[in-house]
Amino acid sequence: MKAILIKKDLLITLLTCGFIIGLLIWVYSEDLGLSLKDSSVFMGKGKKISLKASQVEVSSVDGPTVGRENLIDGNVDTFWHVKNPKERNEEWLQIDLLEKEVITGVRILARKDASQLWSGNNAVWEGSNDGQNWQDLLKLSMEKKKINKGKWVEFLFPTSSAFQYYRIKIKDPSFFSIAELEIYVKE
Ligand SMILES: [Ca+2]
Repeated sequence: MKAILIKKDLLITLLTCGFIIGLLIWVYSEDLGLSLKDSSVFMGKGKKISLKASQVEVSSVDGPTVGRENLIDGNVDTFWHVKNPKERNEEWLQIDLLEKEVITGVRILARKDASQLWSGNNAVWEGSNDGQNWQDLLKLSMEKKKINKGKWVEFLFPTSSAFQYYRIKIKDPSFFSIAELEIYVKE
């Protein structure tokens, strides 16, 4: 009888621990604006590459203090901001990797004091080998309402062809800024 009671206590303890751990994982993933699958599989996939400002081009800029260099300066307080009011339907940022590389993932940091990323499927990841002719590779889908200000959004790419140039093309009237951009390549 005593043994049965101990087992019952143990079972209740294990179930309680499991519930708490599950709850913490759920809260943490919601906070990041990610699905569990996204956050668990991204880590360890590829190595982050260092980019120079000269390797980044953008469609428009709202002034000298919010240019392309802010995307890769490692400073969460600085951001690229497109021209406002907008003069075009599509905004984009383009990266020249100088040689063909297979991209395994991209991380984007939202500006910390404003909700200015895109919504739904309004951004596309593209590849090119001449910087002129582009190929759609993946839709960068996100639920904007789940993306907190100042939080990272991660996109894991299936291994595919290598390209020298990559571009994020955004067609969304509510998109205005990105604080940081990190590119991961195959190791
Ligand atoms: Ca920055």
